[in-house]
Amino acid sequence: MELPILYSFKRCPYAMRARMAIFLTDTICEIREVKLSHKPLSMLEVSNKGTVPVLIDKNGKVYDESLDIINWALRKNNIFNENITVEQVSYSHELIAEFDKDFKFHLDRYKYSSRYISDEKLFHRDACMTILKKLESSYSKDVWFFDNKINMIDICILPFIRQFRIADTNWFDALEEIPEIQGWLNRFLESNLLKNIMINYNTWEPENKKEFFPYKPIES
Ligand SMILES: N[C@@H](CCC(=O)N[C@@H](CS)C(=O)NCC(=O)O)C(=O)O
Repeated sequence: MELPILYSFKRCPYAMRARMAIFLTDTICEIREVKLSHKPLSMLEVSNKGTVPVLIDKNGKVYDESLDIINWALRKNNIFNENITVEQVSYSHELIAEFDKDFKFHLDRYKYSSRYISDEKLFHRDACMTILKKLESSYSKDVWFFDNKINMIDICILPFIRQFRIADTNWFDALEEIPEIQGWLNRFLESNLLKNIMINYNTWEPENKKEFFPYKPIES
């Protein structure tokens, strides 16, 4: 049986959110781990913008935006359905857009600036913190952002906050002004969900044996 193909990169927050949707909806894919500095031709042929994740479904239809891949997975198995209110759905969309644009912009400049604390680095860190502090006041005080069930907002945003923490874990963990966000992130970091989507795959080469996501040892 032909499976959908997912071009992915382990640490990419967009690919992480797509893998979470695929995992949570019990979808199975052939996974092709990509090296961003050396993207496979077969991926660029179907999506020349050259970003991961890219999904090719069984009919050959290409999805090259993480949110489209999530919606593709949800169409088969809408695990988030009727879980939250219409207002929460639109709040999720707004916030995800803010993270994809503004938070990611400042995160990249904070994370990749030189090691010493420059004014520029602090400026971008502060810009991320402004967004996180706003989130802090909207947090449900439950397990996940809205309640005790994971939702779109959680899978889309947590990979970025994870990266923000990784840029300086001691500093992040010592913060006192965003306890709800820290708790939310810690539950994610300790979750089986994260373990299941952060499996190490070899970089894909066309001649390699196929690998699958979610990871299952497949006898062939
Ligand atoms: N809007 C895209 C963004 C995907 C994206 O920017 N992915 C990054 C990796 S995290 C990428 O592939 N960048 C291309 C590169 O680094 O060459 C989506 O949501 O899928």
